[in-house]
Amino acid sequence: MALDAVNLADLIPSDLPDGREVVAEGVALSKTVDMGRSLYCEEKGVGSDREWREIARQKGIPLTRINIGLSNWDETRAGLENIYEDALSRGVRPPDSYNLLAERRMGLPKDKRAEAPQETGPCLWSEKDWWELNHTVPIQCGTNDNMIGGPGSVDNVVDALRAGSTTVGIISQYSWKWPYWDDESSQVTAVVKAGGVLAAKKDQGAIFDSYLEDGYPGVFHDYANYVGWAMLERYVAEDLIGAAYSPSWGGLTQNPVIKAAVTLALDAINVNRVPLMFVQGDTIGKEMDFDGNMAGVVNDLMLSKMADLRYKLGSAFIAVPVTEVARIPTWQEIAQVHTINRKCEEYIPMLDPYIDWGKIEKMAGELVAGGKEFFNSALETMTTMGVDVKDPCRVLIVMKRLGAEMCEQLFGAGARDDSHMRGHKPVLQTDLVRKTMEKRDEVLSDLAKRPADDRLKNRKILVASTDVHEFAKFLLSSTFEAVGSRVIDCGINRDPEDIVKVALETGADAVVITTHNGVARSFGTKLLEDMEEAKVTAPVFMGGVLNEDIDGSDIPVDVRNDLHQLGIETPDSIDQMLQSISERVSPPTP
Ligand code: B12
Repeated sequence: MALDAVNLADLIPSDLPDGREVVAEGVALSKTVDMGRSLYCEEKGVGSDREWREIARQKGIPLTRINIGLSNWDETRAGLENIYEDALSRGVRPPDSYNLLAERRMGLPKDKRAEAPQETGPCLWSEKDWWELNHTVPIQCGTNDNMIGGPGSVDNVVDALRAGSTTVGIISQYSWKWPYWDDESSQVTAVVKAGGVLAAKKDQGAIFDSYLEDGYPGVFHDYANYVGWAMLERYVAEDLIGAAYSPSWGGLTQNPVIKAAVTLALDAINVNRVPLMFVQGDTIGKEMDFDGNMAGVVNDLMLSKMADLRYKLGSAFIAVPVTEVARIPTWQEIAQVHTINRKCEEYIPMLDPYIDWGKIEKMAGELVAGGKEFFNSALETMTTMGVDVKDPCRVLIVMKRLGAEMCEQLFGAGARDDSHMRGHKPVLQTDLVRKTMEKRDEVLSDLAKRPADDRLKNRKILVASTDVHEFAKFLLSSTFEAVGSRVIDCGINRDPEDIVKVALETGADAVVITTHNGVARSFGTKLLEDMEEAKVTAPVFMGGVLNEDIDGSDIPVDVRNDLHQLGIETPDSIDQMLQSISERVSPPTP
């Protein structure tokens, strides 16, 4: 879409309050919040995680972090205790901090959580749960996932600070939608107010954290735009709200050199040099051969950890468990990669002098230049179109409503060139887009080798994702387009009701769902119930990560058999799906 086809000021809802007043409300609220002190900070003799990181980066002490989010808080707490003990028993330093991979319901206001659908990960229900985050073992809790970003941001920031978590995020998640929550104004307002609370506590070490890939960078095609997005977030968090901002990132990048370069670029735009909270290990290069994934774990972390020490970034590296592609890892799998993370620290002084940092710095410089293009273009365009760019609520809502694709098309760095995705030649193409395109080419070339099959031609195929994961949806849509079907793109973050409504309105011949968040069984059950009620008889196909939490297991279990019993097909591959869908929707032979 061309820039002249959209007026950014029209994206602002009439009920959106003035962002400056919202920040002031957050500041006022902060007066009722006493910040707790974690066991970790007590052990280090500091008041906040930030204070320790400032010391660590000066002294050259490498920090590590882990991701953990088992099926509920009790399981997660026990996992933390085990990981801590495991590290001591192996003689390695325990992790410095952890990202609590909280369940998505945590993003909703407290009173809405119980009635929302349960997904994978722990939800915190009581004051005791919150307190234990930082008072179980001396590993600092980063309250990130689903804490700030959703409509429940204000509830969460207050609870997190009281519990001794001084880093709260994830600002990028304001771009997400939560189940059964459509009110974007109140969501953005909650994020800005939570930011106001953090701003008031800045001098005590509070940080407004981000994880870039949870925002639009997760689908951007150019790393320069990652940097531009971070500049925009920093501008909102620091210049408009007054908080300290720290951009974490990394999970969707496999190439370690690119990872080091982007991290340096993020440090360069970090004008107040707030310690970068974490750099996440690669999550997209792992395969089902878990042993083989060890190679990725090691190669991934060396350069990032070297960059951290050399440039005094104050960040912690998260090594990603080898089972990443399959499911949430067990505590043993987290302990395993944490050990590798620590052991690799011994090799840093041996390798670092031989790395050509000049090349990596040059790459970082190009990304910074591209990032500035993105940032300047976004702010200038908003200003020209009458958006008050001094108002954090307005800047955030405009970006949210614009969507990732448009945002990159309109503001993206790199020369305009329609032969490239999003109409720009990328400064540096993202690994995930590169891999997804390669996968798409592979699927399409396999298709081309087979005898032509017209059975799906002109058939209406509804494709939807139950959550934020959208690359598989892109692959599915591309495949159906290639065989001549009419794709009804129902979008991402879809509830069963949305899908049934669209299927009914469009007379879809088949419903194809991609799902990743560990809700496959309950989503499938509700979908079929709603379809039956609405008398929609199209066959349903599901794929992605087909698992769900069950009582008695600390990790989600495979639910494919349950889905089959419901009458939902779960083909093992896109190819197999085409076969069975053709059989199910082809017109009866006369
Ligand atoms: C990229 C990614 C993200 C990105 C998504 C970016 C985006 N906009 O799409 C970000 C960082 C935002 C993200 C967020 C989250 N993620 Co995520 N993510 C991934 C990751 C690394 C890759 C997924 C991907 O895109 N792969 C590329 C595509 C092309 O492949 P694919 O999805 O695997 O699909 C293939 C097949 O499965 C199949 N397929 C898929 N769907 C269908 C459907 C049909 C009908 C058929 C036939 C086939 C089929 O075809 C594809 C080609 O082979 C996976 C781990 C991994 N390595 O797979 C975790 C993963 C899926 N995420 C996970 C989780 C838990 C989350 C979060 C809930 C974390 C959190 N607590 O915040 C959030 C989601 C929040 C939300 N609002 O929904 C878990 C799911 C765990 C589980 N169920 O056991 C995984 C497995 C990571 C893990 N090990 O913990 N994630």
